[in-house]
Order: sequence, then structure tokens, then C-alpha cells
Amino acid sequence: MTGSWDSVWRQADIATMAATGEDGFGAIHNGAIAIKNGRIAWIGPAAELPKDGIGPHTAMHDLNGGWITPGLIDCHTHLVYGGNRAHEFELRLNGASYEEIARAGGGIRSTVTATRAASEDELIRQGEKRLRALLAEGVTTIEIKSGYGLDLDNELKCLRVARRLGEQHPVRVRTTLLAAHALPPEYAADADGYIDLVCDRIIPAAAQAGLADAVDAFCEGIGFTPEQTRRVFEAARRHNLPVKLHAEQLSNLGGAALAAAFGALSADHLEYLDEAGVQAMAKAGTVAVLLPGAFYMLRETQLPPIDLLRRHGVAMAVSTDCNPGTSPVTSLLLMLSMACTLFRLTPAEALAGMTRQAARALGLQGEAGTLEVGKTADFVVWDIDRPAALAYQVGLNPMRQVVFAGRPLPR
Ligand code: DI6
Ligand code: FE
Repeated sequence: MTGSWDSVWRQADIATMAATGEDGFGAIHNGAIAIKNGRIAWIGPAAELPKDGIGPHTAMHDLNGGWITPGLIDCHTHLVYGGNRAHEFELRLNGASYEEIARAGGGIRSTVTATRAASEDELIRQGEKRLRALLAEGVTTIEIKSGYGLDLDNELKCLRVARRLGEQHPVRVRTTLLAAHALPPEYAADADGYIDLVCDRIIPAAAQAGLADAVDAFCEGIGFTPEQTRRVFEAARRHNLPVKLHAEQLSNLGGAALAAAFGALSADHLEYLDEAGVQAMAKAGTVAVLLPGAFYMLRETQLPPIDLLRRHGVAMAVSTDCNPGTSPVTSLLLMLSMACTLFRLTPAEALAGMTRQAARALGLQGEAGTLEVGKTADFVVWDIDRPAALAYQVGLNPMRQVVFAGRPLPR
């Protein structure tokens, strides 16, 4: 033992989410967590806590019940954007489909107009309202995509906003460049020309500025073809950036298998994924990111192939997809509930989906997502009597305390 611990948290049950033990939560009953330099230095049953780690300056936190989970990870969001699309929500409820609205120039493109018009400070102000809502439910790591700028300056602007949000709030931000999200109006008849711009200018500039941690694309009839997606992935590879993909959301173009062929961190949505795609993902270790908020908002009826994913051992993550069109959602706890009710995940699978598996979807599995020695001390104390209660009670926020990188946050 080199010096004493900075703090100890004890008298609570802990869902480490580490071992896939029998209960799926890796539970430690009446546990303790010791922190040194922002990392977990010891974790286990409180009765076994080594006494020699406790010194005169160790802050002792006695929790008197409740459960501790890893800080939640929202691994797929489009949190930075201008305006909103409540009007389209209304149109859809009056009978228009998402695809019809997109083809008529609405949809993503209307958000592009509002995002381009907004300054960085305005985007911060709008984004931080959504971010605060997520943090209030225990999110300590979030992925934020660009994808509403769709030109060099505006894509970089959105990535800078995402980075700044991470500097100004107690949250770890991973940024993803999603320039291949939709066709900007100035390239309306020239998708390949736009992909040239993405590959030759936007990806290199984002990589050089250190603004992107990964690259994503929307492979879909209303997005980009597999061939165009492949070009985006090749450009990402040239710049040593890992890839992810919006795949098989509205139709099956084989996007997930393509992503897997590039060793993608994740393939996301996946309602129309087939068994060949599942097998390719299993082989590559690509995480399936499930987005029940978009499924719900689009009143989708085709379920992602959960049983196939399970059977082939593909890791399943769960996220908000926070975006103005198909998932204006800023509650990860609601997604936990919906992953159970709509997708029939067990509470343990769903919670793993926003902790251990979400960390994998971001390439952060060595750092976050589980409570284990050496990992960053990001965790949440909840006023619940079993972890399933997080998915069961809708609209009641049982969060008591967040610890981020070892620091207790004010509530
Ligand atoms: N799939 C989605 O669900 C979001 N983007 C995507 O590629 C929707 C984005 C939007 O409608 O603004
Ligand atoms: Fe998305």
C-alpha cells in the first residue's frame, strides 16, 4: 500500500457490472469502494476492507443503504444541434412518414439549417440543457456526434462544441464525426461529390485538429450507400480513427457486416439486421447499440434481432440516440425501462448496456463501464433496493449521489 486512500464509500450494495456472475450485476452486498487519485484502489465486501488504507486524511462516506452502479454511459447521441422538430412530430402523427418528410427536404436538413445558423455559444446553451438532464440521471460518460453541420466549418464547429461541453461539465465526452449523416442541400444531386469532401477534407481536418475520437455514417436508403460508406471508413482508417455505423435502421443494406469488416466499435439501430450481419458482428467483436427511443418515436414495429444477438454472443449496448428527429430523448433511465419493455432485455442486460457494453462501444472498456480496481472512479449511488428498480419505476429519479473521477458532485 503506497499511502492512504483519498476516500472510502461503504454501507451500500454494489452492482459492479464486472463479472457476468449469476445475477448479471456482479453484485457485492454491503460493499466498499476505496479511491486513490480518481481511480478505484480497492473494491469488495466492507468487512474485508484493509484497515491500513484508511489514514487521517481519508474521507469516509457511510451511505446507510442503497445501491452503487458504475456511472452511466450514453454511447450514441446527437446532442449538439440547433432548433427542434416538434412540428414534424405533429406531421408524423397526422400520417406522414419519416422518409417522406426527409425526402421533402425536412427532417435532418431542417436541423442542418438551424445548426449552421447557430453560433458555438448558442449551440453550447442549447446542448447543455439536454446534457444537464442526462447528468441528473447519473450519466458520467457521453458520446456526442456531429452530423448537422455537413460542411467543413460547421462539422468542426459542432465537434468543438461537444469538446467544450466536456470541459465545462463533470462528464467524459467522446466525439464522433458523422459528416456522412445526410446530403447537404449544396450537394443535392451529387452524393459522391459530398463523400469526396468528407473523405478528402472533413475527416483529415477533424483528425488533425484532434476533434474526433471516431467516425460514423448513416448507411441507408435515405442516407449513404454501402459503397459510399466504405469510402468513409477507408478515409477514417487512413487517419487511424475507429468507426461506427448507423446500420439497418429502416432497411437491410448489409451495413453491419460492412462495419464489422472494418472492425467497427459498434453498429447501431439494427432493427432490420439479419443473421449474416449478426455473425459478422460476433466475429469482429462489434457491439450492437440498441436505441429504443428511436424505435418508440417512429412507432417502429420491426424489433432488432435480440435473440440472434444473444445467441451469437454479440454485446448489446443501449443508448438514447438523443436527436431532434427520431429520438428527442434525454433520459437514459427511460431507455433502460424501454429496453426491457420494448426489446425484452433483462434488467441486467439493459443496465450492462449502459455501463460495461456502452464502454466497449466507445473503446473505453479499459477505463470505464465497470467498478473494478484500476478503473476510473465514476459511480452513482441510488436510493433503490435492487438494481431492477432503475428500469421499473418510470419518471422517478432515485439518484442520490454521483462520484465522477473520484470526486463527489454537488447535487
Ligand atoms: N438515424 C437516426 O435515428 C438519426 N440519425 C440517423 O442517422 C435521426 C436524425 C434526425 O432525424 O435528425
Ligand atoms: Fe443516431
